[in-house]
Amino acid sequence: MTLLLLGEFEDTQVWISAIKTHQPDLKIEVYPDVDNLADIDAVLVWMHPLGVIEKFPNLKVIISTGAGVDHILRDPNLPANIPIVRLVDESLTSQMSEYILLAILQFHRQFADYKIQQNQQLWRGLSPRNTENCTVGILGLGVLGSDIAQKLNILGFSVRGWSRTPKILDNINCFSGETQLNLFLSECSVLVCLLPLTPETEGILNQKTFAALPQGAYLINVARGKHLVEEDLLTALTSGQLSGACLDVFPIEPLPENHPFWRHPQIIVTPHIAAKTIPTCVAPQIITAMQNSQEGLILNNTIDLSKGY
Ligand code: NDP
Ligand code: OXD
Repeated sequence: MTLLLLGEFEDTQVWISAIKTHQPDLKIEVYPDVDNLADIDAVLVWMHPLGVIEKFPNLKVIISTGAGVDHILRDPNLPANIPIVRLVDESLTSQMSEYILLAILQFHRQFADYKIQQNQQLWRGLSPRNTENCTVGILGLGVLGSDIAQKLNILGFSVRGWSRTPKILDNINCFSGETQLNLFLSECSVLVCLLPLTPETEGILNQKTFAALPQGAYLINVARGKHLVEEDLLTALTSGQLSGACLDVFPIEPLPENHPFWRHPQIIVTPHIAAKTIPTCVAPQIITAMQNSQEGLILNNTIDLSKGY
């Protein structure tokens, strides 16, 4: 079997050695150095060059190096009937929940205000906030959304979530579908976006959504940059409808040098690191996906193209 690494990889050698630890005899090539197009059985991809995946006549599976697959589905020339598999991984899930917890707690415990006071050498306690009165709303109750929802619930936050189909989760107030979106938003002190990027969810973090939140709500976007209408965020921060935002993802990455978010006092910017795949953690599931596709067995974590995630 031959696996091809295709697209953007920080360090292909790290991936190759992680995968080979589990299957030393696997042939791994790195695009564009391909011996024979017909030898490629599987591609491991992140932001691949468009139109390349269709060139491998014996391809059996397309594997994302991450949880999201919008970077694959942006290719209009994907071969039909080749399954797309995404990664579902404990370390990815824990990293994401840690990031969101950190962002929520710094907002909830008013760290930005204390930093301003520190700069003024001002020793003054602000009014404390009751945790159970802080409602966190999570857009997307999938693998990542349901994990952070449960962790926040343990910490005493009031937690609600929104998904496409109805859900029942212990102690989480669950809403679904467009008809329940405004009701869901109406009490969120913090709104966290953990939706996949699809035609239905693109631009969902917009003026209308912000207006449906309580005044002074805090936004955390860890899903995709295109979920957010950036100008609407700037307007909502200026008006006070939102009090701040923590953003990990952007429509153009790296965030352009002159982008207003870099220096905005109410925005925290991180470089798409909320949850980064650790090759040694995911190598076994990549090999399993390859083997199962080779043997015609059922694959885990496949994408339903009709839903787009
Ligand atoms: P899942 O597929 O497990 O969950 C997606 C959730 O979104 C589901 O609950 C789904 O509803 C819901 N959803 C999808 N479409 C809609 C819609 N139109 N309306 C309402 N709800 C909708 O994804 P994950 O939790 O694994 O990952 C979510 C996203 O996080 C990824 O797609 C990726 O973009 C992003 N991500 C970002 C990272 C980072 O470092 N910043 C790292 C990893 C992921 P239902 O349950 O009904 O299907
Ligand atoms: C992912 C990501 O989708 O890192 O895994 O964004």
